[in-house]
Amino acid sequence: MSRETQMWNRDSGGVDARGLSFAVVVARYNREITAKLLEGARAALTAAGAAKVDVFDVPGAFELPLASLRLARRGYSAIVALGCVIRGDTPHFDYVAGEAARGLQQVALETGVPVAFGVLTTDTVEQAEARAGGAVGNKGYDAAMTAIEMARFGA
Ligand code: INI
Repeated sequence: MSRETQMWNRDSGGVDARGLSFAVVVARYNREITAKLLEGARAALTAAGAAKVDVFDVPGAFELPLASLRLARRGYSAIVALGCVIRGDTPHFDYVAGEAARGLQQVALETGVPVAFGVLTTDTVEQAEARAGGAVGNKGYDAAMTAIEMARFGA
């Protein structure tokens, strides 16, 4: 039995970002990985015809929530937050990954602006590479597709 993890319907034809604006916030920590997430996010937003895509960078995943909050207040249709936290790197893993997730959700719920969680949280660099344009896809692309869908949700 195969597991269904596809988050969007490629056949729906409903992925349309025309008229929408996006802020993509990218953590510099683990830059080799996050640059690939950014490539994936750009590809999704460009293919969907996004009217505006602005990219901002921050030091690490821990900084993503505050940057996203400030950007959400600027009127973007949605935010795409990209980062990579690798467990092997630090005993701070749980704090950094947990606070990034909690903070980003808080920004979305408090502002009403969708914030897509494109933060990899893996045990190894290899697992991160696989999810940044490797064998398991590109989670930056997935996050951007989610941002488009949620920007339109309920509209
Ligand atoms: N930031 C990351 O984005 N990924 C990590 O794996 C990571 N590790 O391993 O420590 C990390 N730390 C930095 C953190 O995000 C903050 O930038 C820093 O603590 C300053 O606030």
